[in-house]
Amino acid sequence: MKKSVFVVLMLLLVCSCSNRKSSDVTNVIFETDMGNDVDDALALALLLHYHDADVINLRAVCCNKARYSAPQYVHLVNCFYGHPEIPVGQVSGTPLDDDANPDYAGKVLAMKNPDGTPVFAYPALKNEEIPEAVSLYRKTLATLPDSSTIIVSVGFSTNIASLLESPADEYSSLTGMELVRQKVRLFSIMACDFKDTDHAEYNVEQNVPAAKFVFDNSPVPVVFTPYEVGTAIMYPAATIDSGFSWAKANPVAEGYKHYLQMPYDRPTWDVIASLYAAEASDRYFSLSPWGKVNIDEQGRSTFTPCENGKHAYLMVNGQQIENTLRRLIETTTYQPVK
Ligand SMILES: [Ca+2]
Repeated sequence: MKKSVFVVLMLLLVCSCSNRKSSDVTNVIFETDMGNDVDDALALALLLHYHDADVINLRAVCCNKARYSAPQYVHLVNCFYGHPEIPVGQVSGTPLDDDANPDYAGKVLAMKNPDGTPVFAYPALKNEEIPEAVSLYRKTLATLPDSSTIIVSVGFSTNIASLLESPADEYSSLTGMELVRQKVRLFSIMACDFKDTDHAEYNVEQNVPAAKFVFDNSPVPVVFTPYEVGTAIMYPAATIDSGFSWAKANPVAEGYKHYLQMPYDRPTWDVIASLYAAEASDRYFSLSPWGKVNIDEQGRSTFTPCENGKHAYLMVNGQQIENTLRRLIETTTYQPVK
């Protein structure tokens, strides 16, 4: 072996053995409407994979779906993958429970074995102890290095709008706008449809004023994963049967099975926005020119390229669709080493 090759191998070995969860690891906060569509659950599995691989540090998960099953299910998944310590926040406001419209998160939480014991035993959160999302954002961001954080938002913009409008508090003397400008380097947001401009995309349409406020006023760049990119890459039903078989029952796979009648393939909107935060590689995506996203009163979106624009969006070609799908399957089905 040549000496230079040996030195390189030793350096690689030292790097792989050292604790890489250091200040150069991207901090991520995940903002989700967990329970509305199953790509949120797959996205959380992907982020936990990258957290365990020391590519990111998943600092918190905040829920913008006003049901307690959302943060409770997030906590269940975090516990299942070995991370009960990751804090989970909840949107304020009502209703916070509405049993008339059960979602897959609630169904998974309620799963029972034939003897009546829960399928997923975990230390459940007490509803009254789940922190309000904006407080959790401020508490978390205040401790992080400048420009170290990516916020991945795959639901409504309610919490982020409230964060940007928040005043100084016990966690930081900065306003929310100042705190985000200082600590956050990017929003990766699943929202908008730039192909069908008559389509009010769901995440925008559910809270148009909040989405418009965030897009218009974000102090840091925003990269959108638009509707048409998510539908171009379909998560295969077959992977739910084959990829999660390392566990007798997996809360992510069970969520998928409880969402729609199996078997079905599903667009990967939120999973792609999460992959971009961890691996912004041109193997997986291309980026549009920078510009400005505008939202009309119905929630329909248009994109206009412009100089000094803070908005861009992901695009995928045939090879990238193939590469991304393969990577999404690898990362969402990983088995954690406990
Ligand atoms: Ca979502």
